[in-house]
Amino acid sequence: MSHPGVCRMCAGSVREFFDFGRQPLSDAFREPDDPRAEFFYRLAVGRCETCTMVQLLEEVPRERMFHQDYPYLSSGSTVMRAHFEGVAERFLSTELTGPDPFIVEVGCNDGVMLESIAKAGVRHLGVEPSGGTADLAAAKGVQVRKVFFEEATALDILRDHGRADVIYMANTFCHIPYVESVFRGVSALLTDGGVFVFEDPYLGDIVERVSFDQIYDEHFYYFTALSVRRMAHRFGFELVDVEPLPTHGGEIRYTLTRAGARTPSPAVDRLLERERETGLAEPETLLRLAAGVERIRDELTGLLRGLREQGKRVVGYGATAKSATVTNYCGIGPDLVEFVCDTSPTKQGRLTPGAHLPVRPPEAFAAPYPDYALLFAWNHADEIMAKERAFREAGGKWILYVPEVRVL
Ligand code: DWN
Ligand code: SAH
Ligand code: ZN
Repeated sequence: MSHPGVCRMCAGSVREFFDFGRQPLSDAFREPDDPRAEFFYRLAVGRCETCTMVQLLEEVPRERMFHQDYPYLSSGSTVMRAHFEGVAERFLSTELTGPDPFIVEVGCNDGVMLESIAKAGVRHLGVEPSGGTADLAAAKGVQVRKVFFEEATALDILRDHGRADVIYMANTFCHIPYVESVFRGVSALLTDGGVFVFEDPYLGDIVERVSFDQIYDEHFYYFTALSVRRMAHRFGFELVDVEPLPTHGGEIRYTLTRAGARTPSPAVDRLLERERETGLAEPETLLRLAAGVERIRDELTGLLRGLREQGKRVVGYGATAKSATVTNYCGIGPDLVEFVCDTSPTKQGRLTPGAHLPVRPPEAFAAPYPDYALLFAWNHADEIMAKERAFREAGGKWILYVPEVRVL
């Protein structure tokens, strides 16, 4: 174990609880003939002894992760598209009902949520540094700025558009280490009665499902109600609501307002109480998670090696960012998994980071079906298993590895 790190939130000391070793960037899919050396960093995760925030010990410069060729496209899942249409409808009927309301979405990606806001004719702005995805949003009629959100961005937006009734981030706030600048920006940009809403993977679900593949470069923070409330207080905000979501394997939507602007929902205290009872952010819980990671690695690699010995074909399903941690930490290369199929044109024809599994279009899955499919996109299991029903009917079997390694 290395020296304690410094908390990016409160400057307390961060005690490491797991080290995945050298890892590539989770979304750095490579052209097969790219001669450039791959970038690696140390993926290690720890907990702040002062504010309990779970976070990475090493930070990757943001421009290395989020740039013109960032390959993740939020609209790739039917379930997620419906989720974000629901989010837009909710905001339209609750927070955006005054005269000429304004909503800012940070990390709007391909416009999956803001498209509905634009269609409703409501003033909005997306902030999205990944240029290719921002272009897709613009093509849907979404107003978007290709920049990173931080204090200076918020002040520019304030000058050009005035204050925002809603600032929303989905799967984005946990990607931003520089929270102080974000909170200063939010504080400047938000109306007095406005809401700052963000949804991100919940540490409680990661611990419960041992979903260690949520841990990778882009996910800098792993929130709990306790750590988010402390963070809110530090910057003059209050946590007024928490809503568990089924998306991405278990998330929480946090609603913050300026301190004193709204009465917190009883759900906040209930969740804080449950976190206390289960000792969610306690060091023992995190050490248990660490033990679970090693157990899953051993079981999964044991299963895959056994299948190779029996001459079975195994293919991966979903070239997720999460799978970079699984393949590289477990040592799963093309000798164990032939290729990964994925619907994203931005990933097809490339190699997965580090492990170098070829990415093929979904048509390759059935030509012919493999014996086993390793479901890297386990968070989309219902959607994928439904559309690939014919695979099981043809005798194919799914391999899952959270919350435990099993064959279906
Ligand atoms: O937090 C993040 C989330 C929102 O998205 C980012 N840091 C990066 C990314 O993480 P991920 O790549 O692990 O997300 P998903 O949504 O689990 O990725 C699913 C992958 O599987 C995509 O590449 C699309 C693909 N897919 C597919 O091939 N067929 C997905 C579905 C639903 C399908 O039917
Ligand atoms: N909101 C979408 C996209 C999540 S992926 C969804 O839930 O599916 C994370 C996104 O955050 C990427 O598109 C990335 O470019 C963006 N991002 C990362 N740092 C950011 C920052 N400082 N400001 C705005 N967007 C950021
Ligand atoms: Zn801290």
